[in-house]
Amino acid sequence: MSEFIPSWRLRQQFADRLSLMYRDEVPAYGALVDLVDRINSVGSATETFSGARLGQERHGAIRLALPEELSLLRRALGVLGMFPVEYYDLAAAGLPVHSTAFRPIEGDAIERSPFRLFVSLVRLDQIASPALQSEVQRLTRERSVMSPVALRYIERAEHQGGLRDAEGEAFLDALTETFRWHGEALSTKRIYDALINEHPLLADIVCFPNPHINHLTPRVSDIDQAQQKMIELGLPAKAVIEGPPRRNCPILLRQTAFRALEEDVTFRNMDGIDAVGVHTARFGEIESRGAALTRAGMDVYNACLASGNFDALPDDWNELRTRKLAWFRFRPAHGARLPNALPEGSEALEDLISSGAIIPEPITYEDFLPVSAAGIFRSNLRSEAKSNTEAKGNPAAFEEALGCKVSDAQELYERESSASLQQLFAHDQPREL
Ligand code: OOG
Ligand code: NI
Repeated sequence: MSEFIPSWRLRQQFADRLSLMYRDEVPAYGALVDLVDRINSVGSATETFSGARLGQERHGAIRLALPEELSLLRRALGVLGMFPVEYYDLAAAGLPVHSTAFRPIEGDAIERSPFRLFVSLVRLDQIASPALQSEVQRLTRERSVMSPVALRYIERAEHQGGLRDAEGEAFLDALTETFRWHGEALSTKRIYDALINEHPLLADIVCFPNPHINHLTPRVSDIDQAQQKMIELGLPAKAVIEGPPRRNCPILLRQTAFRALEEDVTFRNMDGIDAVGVHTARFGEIESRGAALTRAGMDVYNACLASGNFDALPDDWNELRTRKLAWFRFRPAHGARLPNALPEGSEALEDLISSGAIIPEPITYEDFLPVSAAGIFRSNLRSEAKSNTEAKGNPAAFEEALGCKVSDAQELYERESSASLQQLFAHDQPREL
């Protein structure tokens, strides 16, 4: 009896396959990956966060039309050890979707393969015209998001608790196909145009038979340098980098993107080909990651973002930690003698930190930022869409479609931080390292 393939390996292989496919489909992505590799190999000021995982690190994004598609995707990604974290409300930004990000949640699983997928679901309730709504419903019935082969392996993995070698290969082949671009729309050109006019995101999702991957994002150590290089290469980069400004102590997530290409599409009617046209949805993006902020830190960040002035966020690790604005994990210094129980009170811990016996390290932010995500969405839409900024998020409907609750990112960071503290003192004798 062979062993099951560990989910992190399936996840890594899946990310690699998607990357190869996207390189093929969107040549500018290949140029971007090469540019990022060159910058990452030199190292940079943001070294704290450039661990060994940097080279293979990336996220992708897809967009779904139906609740059933979301729950199927949850099951597929569960086989890869990826779970939904956070609800991202994009209604506030006037986008007719809501989202989550699937990612590994345990520290060692993230270290082994940090691949994440940002997944958005259309909100049909955000389509104003009833005629267009029923058109959308008709079209979405024709979509087939998961192939029967992929579904069979999902069921098998759920049933046996994993997949063996050949099964894993076959599953990954089928799952990767799910995200391939097919330049054949389900709809006529007229309906496509009507949906583009309602909101370009809607056309990108419901006019196509499957959820083409719309970007893959490598992680770069120095995003300012990468942005400059993108412009030099003639890639039409966004004017501004989303997220916090450049700092000595990087926090959260900084992102920039460029619109990648126009793709040929054939539109269909009852008699066959109706028209040909082009679709622009797919793009290139890069990201750089810094420390996860606590809830209090996020509040300060959001206030800074609103005012455009980031002075209120200290640019010093010690201050970020002692003011409980960022999350840290703790490790023992080499040769340190630590007591065998967590000392009472925060001063005792501070003493151990200032004497150098315990070394705090910022925890990397593994999630997304809704305001930045909205900026990324918008920078890649062809037309300025109408926006209904009155709309409210609907996490309950999203979780019902998903078939489970999304994890709270703050809880995950807190768990990681306190587990690292517990481990420091979880020994019977004073520890000498
Ligand atoms: C997702 C946009 C959000 C990010 O990096 O914030 C995103 C999409 O365009 O479907 O990927
Ligand atoms: Ni992205």
